[in-house]
Amino acid sequence: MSETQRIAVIGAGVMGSDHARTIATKIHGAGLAAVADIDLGRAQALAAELGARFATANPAEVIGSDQVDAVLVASHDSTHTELVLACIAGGKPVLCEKPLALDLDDCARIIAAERSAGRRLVSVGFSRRFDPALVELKAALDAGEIGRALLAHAVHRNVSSDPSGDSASTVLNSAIHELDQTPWLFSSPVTEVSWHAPASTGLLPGRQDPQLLLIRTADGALTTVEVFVNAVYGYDVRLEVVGETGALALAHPAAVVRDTALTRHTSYPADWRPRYAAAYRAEVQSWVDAIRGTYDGSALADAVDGYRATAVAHAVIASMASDGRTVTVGYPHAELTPVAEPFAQGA
Ligand code: ISE
Repeated sequence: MSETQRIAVIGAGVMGSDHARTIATKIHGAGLAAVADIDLGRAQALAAELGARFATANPAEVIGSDQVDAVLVASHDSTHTELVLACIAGGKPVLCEKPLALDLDDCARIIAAERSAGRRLVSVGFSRRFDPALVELKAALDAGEIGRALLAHAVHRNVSSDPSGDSASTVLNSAIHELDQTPWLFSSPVTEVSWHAPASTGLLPGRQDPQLLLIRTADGALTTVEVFVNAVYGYDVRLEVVGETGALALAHPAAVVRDTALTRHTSYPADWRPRYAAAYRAEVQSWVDAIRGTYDGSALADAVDGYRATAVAHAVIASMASDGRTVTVGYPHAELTPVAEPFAQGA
């Protein structure tokens, strides 16, 4: 199967709009068919701007439509479970933004439903896996360029954050990237975590910000993660991996260094979209290629990856609730294995 895929985007907020633009203008083998958003006006405006066939406030309408082949879910985190389950029930491949679900039992329900469907339908938007710089870093690590990895330092700073969030949502919505990135990078599952509170900014009342996480993987490596969602000065994501014979770090991604008036400076983006534009595009293209049967989809995070990241997030939140106690990460639904069948099978 390799016809052009008609994609619907659910959620016309910051990320949904960005993905819709990418699909409409940059993806080979796909087109934007529909937009759904609880705010009908917002859905209609985006659909009109990008030439999508229809807009609706009802996501069930796009999932059930015979004008739609596949669905990208970028609505509020709390809506993911039911939308992904509806896509599986309708036999439609779905790329769901992270987190796959806020609750571990919901992740398990999704995995079980996908297994009953008998083919790969679910992918999770862990877009870091497609960041060219991070992919290069992982390849160098895997090639043994720095020997065995011993530890890593990750930094994740946003300019500002949704004031309605809390300390737990920082973990489930933001740090979740590092909770997927770390085991993926080291090809080793997270075994234990602890959560720590530095002095907190006064600019985000009611929420611990920044937070410091320690993540141990089964290979023994220890990763520090600073997640600071109201860091004000710029969107800044860093990573350094220290090995037995060297270190690997992501360079500052700004393309231009300015030397003027006796100073040198580079700039930061205001949010993640410019920093990860290439990653989002590569991720969506890989997803479309996998649906069309021209790629096996192996780089895309699957439902089990989504489950594992949510499991680690809940261990971090348990540590948060107990003043930084080290928590062993349990994967209580261990019997749930990924769907082995490829995307295009039976399509
Ligand atoms: C947001 O949802 C993202 O995915 C960004 O990459 C991340 O930096 C931010 O913290 C999240 O809220």
